[in-house]
Amino acid sequence: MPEEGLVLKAYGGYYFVQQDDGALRQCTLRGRLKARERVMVGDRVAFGVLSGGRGVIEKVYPRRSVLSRPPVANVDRVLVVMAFQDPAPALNLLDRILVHAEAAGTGAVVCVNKADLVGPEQIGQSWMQVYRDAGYPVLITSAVTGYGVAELRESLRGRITVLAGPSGAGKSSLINAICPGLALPTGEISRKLKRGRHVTRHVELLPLENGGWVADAPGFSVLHLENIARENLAGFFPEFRQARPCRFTDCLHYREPGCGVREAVTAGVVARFRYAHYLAFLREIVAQEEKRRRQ
Ligand SMILES: Nc1nc2c(ncn2[C@@H]2O[C@H](COP(=O)(O)OP(=O)(O)OP(=O)(O)O)[C@@H](O)[C@H]2O)c(=O)[nH]1
Ligand SMILES: [Mg+2]
Ligand SMILES: [Zn+2]
Repeated sequence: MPEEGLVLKAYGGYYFVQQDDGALRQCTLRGRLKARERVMVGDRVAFGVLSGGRGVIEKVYPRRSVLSRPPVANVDRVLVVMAFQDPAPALNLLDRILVHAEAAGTGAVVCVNKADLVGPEQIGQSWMQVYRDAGYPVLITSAVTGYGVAELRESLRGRITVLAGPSGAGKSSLINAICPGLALPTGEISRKLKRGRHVTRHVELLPLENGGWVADAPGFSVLHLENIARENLAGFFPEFRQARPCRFTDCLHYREPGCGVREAVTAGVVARFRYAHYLAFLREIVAQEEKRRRQ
């Protein structure tokens, strides 16, 4: 009888699978499987066990969701980590990650870390309210003082959560604050560039004490919106649903007359910066589609 488990990490051709009894099994892939599909961190797999104790993955179960950056299957939520400063919040990247999460079919939470570096007036900044109004939970944390860490721990319970965001925002530090036993490596911020140094190199799912898994992942600052069709983009900005219906059902909310979304921007219901990012992403997607058509 094959056993089942969850792929926690993958490298060097090996897959580290947590069995349902909690034990970790080092596995390789059956040749037949190798040719057909990629096994991802987060996959539920069935495996046989060789006499030496090594497992051989024979089957990958259907995925609930597939995230490509970082590459993890069956993610329930992406926790987007930005810092109040060092590095400064990158809202264009934040919106890209949110679109990416929406397109992958996962939920998302915004976490703004390093609250200890700023005063109360910055903690109340209005851009965070924009995300709350759009329906995203927003957590404010400090991995240094422990502020907001209990709330963060609670929001991870029982789910598969993946951390995403720029290098140096404090993803690994936050996981360490939640599970001090892990002692994940963290890195200094470059003084000159105020950027992280890409300390985390691999995606790894870490089992949480109270149930659930959290994946630490390498930071990134560039994210291309691939495989998103122009007509689907607006659906990945949840607050656009608060606008009244547009005159044209295929409205791209660009320059069409009678556009409810543009009215909602003028009325202040949709934030200007979110709409500006929508337009920038739309242009990017259209340019990509045209390029593909010409090839
Ligand atoms: N002041 C302050 N510093 C923090 C906080 N969280 C993390 N840091 C520091 O920020 C630096 C980067 O933290 P990391 O946890 O390595 O950041 P990361 O997001 O995992 O970065 P990558 O692995 O490179 O993607 C380290 O020097 C941490 O000590 C915080 O809440 N407050
Ligand atoms: Mg890290
Ligand atoms: Zn419209």
